[in-house]
Amino acid sequence: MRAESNGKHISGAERLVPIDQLEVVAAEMVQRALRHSRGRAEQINISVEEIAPAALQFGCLLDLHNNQVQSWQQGRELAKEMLVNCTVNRKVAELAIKLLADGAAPNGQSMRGAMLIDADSGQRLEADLTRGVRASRMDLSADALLQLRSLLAVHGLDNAHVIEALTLATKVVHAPTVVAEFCWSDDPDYLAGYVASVKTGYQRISWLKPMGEERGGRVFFVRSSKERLGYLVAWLERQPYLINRVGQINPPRFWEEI
Ligand code: PML
Ligand code: MG
Repeated sequence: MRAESNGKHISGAERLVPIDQLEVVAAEMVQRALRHSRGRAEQINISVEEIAPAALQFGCLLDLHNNQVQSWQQGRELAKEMLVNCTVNRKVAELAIKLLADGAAPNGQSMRGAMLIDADSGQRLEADLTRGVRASRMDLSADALLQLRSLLAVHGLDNAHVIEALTLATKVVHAPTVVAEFCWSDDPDYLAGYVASVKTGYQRISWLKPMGEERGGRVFFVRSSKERLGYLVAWLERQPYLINRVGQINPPRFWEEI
């Protein structure tokens, strides 16, 4: 589902479900587009596609680490250090933070999809700087979702933002040549985000932007030859990926302001 208002992105979501759940899930998507904190959608596109079970790849959810910071500035510093720890060049990490903060689309708003940035040079690699790259065709199995929700509830994290972001990040960091992902929400009232990689898991950061800020989004850092980029984007956008195993949900870590 993709929802827009006046050409502005409002909401997007994807599910991989058995066909008998299609009607219920489609109705949920419409409700979500109409009741979004970014405003009510004026245009909602729902596209449905049959996927052969044999085409599915299966995965295990990343472990979640919950970093509690005391200001968004501290959150961004922590994100930068985490990206450097994931081998992203320091200057490139700084550039990515600035791009998300300034609005990475040419009109200074959030992009509809993610930026693709070379982890060494900082070069923007996505073909369309407004649309970006959309990770799609991923979901949790019904059992994994139930298990995840009960684990998250213990830490007060059982909400759609966390569940969907963990699901998306798990697919993205397992993509060929992806080094790490960085995200903060583009929803004005949701201030959290994360740095994710296969090595570090999903490092949730509680506060990455001021309240009311609509600029946000995602960056996928890659180390890929030009020739393999097409394959990477096709994998991110089209490879069906079902997560049927859940990782650890760790207790919060509180960071002191320095
Ligand atoms: C979004 O839903 O807008 C992205 C949210 C990213 C952070 C989710 C979390 O772990 O709280
Ligand atoms: Mg959003």
